[in-house]
Amino acid sequence: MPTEPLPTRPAWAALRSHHGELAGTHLRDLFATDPDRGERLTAEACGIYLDYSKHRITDQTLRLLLQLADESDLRGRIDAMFSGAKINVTEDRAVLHVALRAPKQAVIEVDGLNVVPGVHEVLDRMAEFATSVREGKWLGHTGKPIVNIVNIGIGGSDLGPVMAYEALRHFSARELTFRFVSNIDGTDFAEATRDLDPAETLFIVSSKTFTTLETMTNASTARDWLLAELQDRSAIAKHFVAVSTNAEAASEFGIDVMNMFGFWDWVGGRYSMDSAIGLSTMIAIGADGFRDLLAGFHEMDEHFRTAPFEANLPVLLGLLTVWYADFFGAQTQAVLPYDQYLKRFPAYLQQLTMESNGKHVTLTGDAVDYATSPVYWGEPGTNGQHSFYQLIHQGTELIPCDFIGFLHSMNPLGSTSGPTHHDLLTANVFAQGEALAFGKTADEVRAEGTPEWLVPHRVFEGNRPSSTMLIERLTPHSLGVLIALYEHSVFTQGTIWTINSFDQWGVELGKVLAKKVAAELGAPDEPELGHDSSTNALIRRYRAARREV
Ligand code: G6Q
Repeated sequence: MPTEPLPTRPAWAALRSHHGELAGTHLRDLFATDPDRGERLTAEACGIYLDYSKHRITDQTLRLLLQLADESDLRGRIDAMFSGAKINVTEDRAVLHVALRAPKQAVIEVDGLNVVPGVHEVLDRMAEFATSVREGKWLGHTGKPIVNIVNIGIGGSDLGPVMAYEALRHFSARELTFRFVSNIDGTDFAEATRDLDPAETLFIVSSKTFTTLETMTNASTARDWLLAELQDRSAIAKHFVAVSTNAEAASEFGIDVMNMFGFWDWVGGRYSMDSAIGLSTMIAIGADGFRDLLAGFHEMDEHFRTAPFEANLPVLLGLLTVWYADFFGAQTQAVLPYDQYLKRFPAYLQQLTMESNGKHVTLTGDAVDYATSPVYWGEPGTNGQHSFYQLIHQGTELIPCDFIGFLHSMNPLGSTSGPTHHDLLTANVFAQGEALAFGKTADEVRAEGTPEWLVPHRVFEGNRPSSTMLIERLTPHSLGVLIALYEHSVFTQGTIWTINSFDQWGVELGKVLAKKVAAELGAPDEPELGHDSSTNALIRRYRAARREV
């Protein structure tokens, strides 16, 4: 752990004054004075080509950011994570999602115990179960094969599975129907199940703790829905499986121990899609597909662990985020995948990045006096272009963008005579990065014959930074690589900011208050309300409406 607070590390002050010198420099100048920049400021690993030349950086910026990584003991922190040290200090836990994708022969110890054999034992059981569902051998209570799979979970037990299902639809068993229920809003469950036959439906209750209000409420509604049709409690064993660290609670719910898939307290919720929480993913893409996904994760883990920082993709991405958040005051970061299958990727990344690094105190509990995580947001291209890109191009906020593109489409469509769908999609990725970086000057606008009064409206100041990632094609393997890239970028950022990227105390207060309010909303007699006047009035208004019904 670095001993020096971040603002007193020498590279921090050097970056501050370097930023002052660089702030007035336009990307146009950086490219004009350095013609090789577009090929030089790139890195390639694990099948991802990263072009970071369109960032407001020079070689000196990079040197200083890398020095900051050293002064922040990034190397030591990486080694600590991979060796099973309890770096999640506020929960006294190891952080070992990397063990979930470690090969069988690897040895990673927590409290002197190698955790890798346990990981593979669960993977093997998952594979057996997933295969029997995929082959139509897992029969429901009435003897009909299961054809509908409904994952019930929320947060880390939902966002990964739903994102992976959408991302890998091309590889999924099309004869099976997958649904994901997360929200406590009854609409989510009702709409997900309205056209399903209970006799053909399997619920995967995914909850690390098996106590989460939303998931437990939805699971018991699912049990009622099933039993209303099948009328026999023994049906639960055929139609419910659990993914949890809490076998006792799952058993109490009525789920057979044989149908439980465990994981461990060293897997954080938002880092768990490659644990048994990925059971729905494995049923969709098959055990081999899931192993490809894990192999992709592992390849990026090894790159992160061993590559020199100047060629290390997650380190570079993480340092760039720090550069804009702390020196340019960028409050948001856009993630723009140019692939329709990645439509849930920004939502997944929002949890990964913001729940991890949206923190206001350091590891030792001191208040930070610098910005931590930016807000991550985005939509798949090209849809975003017809919506919010206006603000990215001409608004008053600086929004660094991550463009994610693929060399080949999984659905090549279009004529052979003209550009294909994929040519047009890819042309847009490249064009957006170019437009953001270089813009269009007033003289260029005038030269097009634009009347003077309209010129300012049509000027693009440019100098807006972006990374472009190019990947061969979207497969289970490349998805694993991409997710691990962001996981480790988050780790890099958290290390520089000296915060705990692995707890989430910020979600507690609302949960506790909601319990209290729920009791008040449903109380038979007028409860004594001890909240502020606003909350009290809202509760009274709701109770009045509830009485009318
Ligand atoms: C993730 C968080 C959180 C968690 C959900 C679901 O890192 O811890 O999003 O995944 O609250 O928790 P359970 O899996 O315990 O139901």
